[in-house]
Amino acid sequence: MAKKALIFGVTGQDGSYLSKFLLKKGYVVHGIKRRGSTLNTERIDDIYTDPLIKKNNFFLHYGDITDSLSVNNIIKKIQPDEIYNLAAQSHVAVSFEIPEYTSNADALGTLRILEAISKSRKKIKFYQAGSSEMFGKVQETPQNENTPFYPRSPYGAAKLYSHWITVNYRESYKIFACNGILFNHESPLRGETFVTKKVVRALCKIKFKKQKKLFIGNLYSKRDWGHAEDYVIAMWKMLQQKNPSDFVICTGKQYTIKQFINFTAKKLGIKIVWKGRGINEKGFDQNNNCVIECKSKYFRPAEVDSLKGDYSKAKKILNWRPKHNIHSLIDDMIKYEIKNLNNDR
Ligand code: NDP
Ligand code: GDR
Repeated sequence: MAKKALIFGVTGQDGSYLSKFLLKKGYVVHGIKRRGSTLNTERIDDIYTDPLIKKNNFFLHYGDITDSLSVNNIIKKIQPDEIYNLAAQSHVAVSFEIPEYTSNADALGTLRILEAISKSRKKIKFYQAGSSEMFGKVQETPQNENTPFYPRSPYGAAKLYSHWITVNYRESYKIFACNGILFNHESPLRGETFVTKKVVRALCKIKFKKQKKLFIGNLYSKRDWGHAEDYVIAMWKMLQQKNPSDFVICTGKQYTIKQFINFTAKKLGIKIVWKGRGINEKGFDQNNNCVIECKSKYFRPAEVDSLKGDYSKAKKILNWRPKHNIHSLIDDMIKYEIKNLNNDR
C-alpha cells in the first residue's frame, strides 16, 4: 500500500517542493492549509485537483498549528505514516513584531503534533523543520550538529524549543522523530519578503524598467544559501533511516547579501558601483542612477551576522549533498522572474 504523508505548511515554499517530491515517490500526500481571505494555494495549484472533479493522490484539509483540536483531529483522521512539520511564522524580522504568535506557532505548534503522535496507536515518523537561526550568534564556524545554540530572535528561540521538545519526545516515547537543522534555502517559490527573492525580483524589474530602486537592509550579513529542491530530499531521507537523528543541511559556502546582489546584477547585465558607507551606502548602475539604497527599517534589533554549515554527517549517513550552487540557484530564480515579468504578473 502507498505510504501516507501529512504536511503541515504545505502551501509554503518547502511544502510545495516536498509535496511534488513525495507524489513522484508514490506517496499519498495530505496537506494542511489555513483559511485566508485570499487564496494561499498558488504554489500547489499545479498539483491539486478538486476530488469531486478528478481524484489524485494529493488532498488538502483546513487546519492550524495553533489549534490543538484541528491538529489532533487531522492526525486521527489521516493516520499518516510520516508527518512533516513545515508550518511556521518563518520570517525572522517579523518575529520581533509578533513574538507571542511566533512562539505559539513555531514552538507550541510542534508540541501539539508530537503530543498527538505520542497518543496515536499507529507508529508515525516525524520531521521537524529546524533552522540555522538556532545557531544565531555563532559559537564556532562552520556549524555542525554539535555546535552550541545561541538564538538571536523570537523565531530562533521558538525553533530551539521545537528542537529540544522533538529530542525529548524521541527519548521519552521512542518516537521516530528527526530535527533537520536547515540553513537558508531559496527557490523561485521563495516568499517575496526574504532577501534573495526580494533582490532577484527587484533587479529583474529594474533591468526591464518596471521599478526604479531596491530598498535593502544589512548588506554585510553572510548566509549559506542552498536550493529548496535539494533540501526537501534530505528531509525525506532522514525519515527513511534505521534510527532517528538530527542533521545539518547546508552547502558549506557563505556569501554576503552584497555579493548576492552583485552576482544577480552581473547576470542581468547591470553593473553596480557602490558608494558611501553604513546606512548611506548606495548602489549605482552604469548610467549613474541610484538603484539600491539602505533603509534602517530593514535592519533587525539583533542580527545573525554569519552562518556557514558543515553537512558531513548528512553526506555520510544520508548520502546527501547539494546539487545546486549559488549560481545555479540565482539562474533558476532569474529565469522564473523574467518569465513572469513577460507574462505581466
Ligand atoms: P514559508 O513561510 O514559505 O511557509 C510556511 C508555511 O507554514 C506556509 O504554508 C504557511 O501557511 C504555514 N503556516 C504558517 N503559520 C501557520 C499556522 N499557524 N498553522 C498552519 N500553517 C501555518 O516557509 P518555508 O517553506 O521557507 O520553510 C518551511 C519551514 O522550514 C518553516 O518552518 C521554516 O521556519 C523552516 N525553515 C526554513 C528555511 C528556509 O530557508 N526556507 C531554513 C530553515 C528552516 P500560509 O501559506 O497560509 O501562510
Ligand atoms: P533569514 O532570511 O533571516 O536568514 O531567515 P532573510 O532572507 O529574511 O534574511 C537574510 C539576511 O538578509 C538581511 N537583509 C534583509 N532581509 C530581508 N528579509 N529583507 C531585506 O530587505 C534585507 N536586507 C538585508 C537580513 O538582515 C539577514 O541578515 C531565513 C528564513 O527562511 C527562516 O525561516 C529560516 O529559518 C532561516 O532563513 C534559516
